[in-house]
Amino acid sequence: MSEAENVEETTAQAPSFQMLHDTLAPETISDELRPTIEEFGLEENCRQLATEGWTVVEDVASPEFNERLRDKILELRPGGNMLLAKDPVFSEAVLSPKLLAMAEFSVGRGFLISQVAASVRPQGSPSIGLHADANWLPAPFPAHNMLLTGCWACDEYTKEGGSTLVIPESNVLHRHPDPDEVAAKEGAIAIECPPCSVAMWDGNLWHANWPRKTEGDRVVAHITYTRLMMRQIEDYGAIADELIERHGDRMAQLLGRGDSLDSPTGFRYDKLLDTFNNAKR
Ligand SMILES: O=C(O)CCC(=O)C(=O)O
Repeated sequence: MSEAENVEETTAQAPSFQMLHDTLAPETISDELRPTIEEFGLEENCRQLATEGWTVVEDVASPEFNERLRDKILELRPGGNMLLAKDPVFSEAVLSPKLLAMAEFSVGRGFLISQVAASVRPQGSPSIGLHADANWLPAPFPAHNMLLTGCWACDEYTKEGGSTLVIPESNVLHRHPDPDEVAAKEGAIAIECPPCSVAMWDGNLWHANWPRKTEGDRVVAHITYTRLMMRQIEDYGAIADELIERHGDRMAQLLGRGDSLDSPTGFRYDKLLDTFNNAKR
């Protein structure tokens, strides 16, 4: 049975189900989401994210929760990923209602969690390189955002303290920065915000971080939400090892085991370069 026939059959069996035939423009807040966005006062955040590619959502949780999150990240020092598997505090963080509302606005209803990681940057930490998080996409990037990153600032974000660096409106270029642009960082600003804020940007925005000059640690939870569509229709996870054993590397590639993504042990840094390069070819 074709997918189209399947849909017809499903809709015929479930009269209350209404198939949508239109889609929303990237900057649109859906009618269903609007009351939540208004309740949390996030209209300006949505506008800024859509136009400049970044925004800061303040007071995402209580100060007590922020401390609990910070303490847990420090316990895991120097950081790590796969954090939903490591402590329930991270599930609470990714389920923060303001973040869920922003994610639905940016990466669509039914969005997924893609990564939950953390970093601790002490005094003297150098900058990371300028990049767009849409590393899995060739340019031009699509009109709709595929990936929303949130850096939960457990500590105050200042330039001296090594906060996130962004180039506002670089999102409209819909491509990766080239080596000269990475070196120049033209138009870069520092995101500055109080603790318990989440700096958010779309997958197209060019960003990095500033070196940390001040004493103490910058403690951040890195949360990435993604659009629901980047998955296989069928899940062969349960028999993947057997299939790969029998058929080798090309089967590993087909099952997503040849690259750094969707790994049961967290991001495969040993395969990072191959994965980023494959995605651009
Ligand atoms: O550490 C930061 O401030 C930026 C992190 C970053 O580049 C990212 O999460 O993609």
